[in-house]
Amino acid sequence: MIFDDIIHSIAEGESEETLEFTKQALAQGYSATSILEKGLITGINIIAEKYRTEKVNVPEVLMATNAMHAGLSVIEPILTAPTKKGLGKIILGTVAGDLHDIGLGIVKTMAMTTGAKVIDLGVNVSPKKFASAVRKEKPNILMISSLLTTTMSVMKDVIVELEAQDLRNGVKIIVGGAPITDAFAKEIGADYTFENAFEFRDFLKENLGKLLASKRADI
Ligand code: B12
Repeated sequence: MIFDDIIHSIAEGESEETLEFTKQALAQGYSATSILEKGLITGINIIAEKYRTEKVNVPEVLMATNAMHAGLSVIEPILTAPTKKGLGKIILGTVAGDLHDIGLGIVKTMAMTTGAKVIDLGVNVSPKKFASAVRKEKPNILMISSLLTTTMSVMKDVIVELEAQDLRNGVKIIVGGAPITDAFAKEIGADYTFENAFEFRDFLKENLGKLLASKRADI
């Protein structure tokens, strides 16, 4: 089964194989979304669990990450809708002190399926840098990721910085990452959190129009 091949090639960190198998899966008629969900994300989650349980080390994780990106490069152009004016702007990044960007990359791919303009600030982004990007770009949505319990609190710092610069109103803030709960999102004053990229995609499909129509209104 082609999904098993994709999963196995990611676990082995074999980028060229992942690229090839992803192409083959498309040629066999599987949708880009199903390849993402059942192949690439499943593969990276297996290596993530092995890292968590100390069965593999950092180099294996980085090789698996490269392999996942190789597969992503094949399906991203299919998933991505052409950017259209009027479909809004989304800024995203991982907080200062945190270098994890695999999950955010997947969420970004989902954001790109909407046709909104997506601006990626990358990893290790300080509250001031988030704020200056919001000032300059005036996005409809700001998405913040954190994978570490030690950097979660920086999400709050970002919101405080936006408030201090009078930039909080008019931008919806979505936070996410493995340690982020609904209660935490609420406590720091974020608007939403989603457990994974697919929940986020479903939310956007249903609500992006309403969100653009009324920046300040609750949806
Ligand atoms: C890959 C990884 C790394 C890689 C990162 C490579 C990269 N380019 O991202 C490397 C090896 C560099 C790394 C380093 C470290 N890591 Co690390 N890492 C992981 C690992 C194994 C997988 C994370 C991952 O990518 N998962 C796969 C993706 C698809 O899932 P995800 O990130 O959760 O994203 C999904 C959702 O969370 C959500 N999501 C994510 N962001 C957002 C944002 C928004 C807005 C929304 C809506 C949704 C959303 O959607 C995504 C897709 O569905 C996790 C363990 C784990 N099982 O999670 C540890 C883990 C996060 N790391 C951990 C730690 C401690 C570290 C280090 C401090 C060193 C160490 N001792 O290992 C350093 C810190 C470096 C730094 N300053 O950031 C700990 C964190 C513990 C904690 N409680 O804080 C974990 C949990 C491992 C563990 N020990 O249990 N790590």
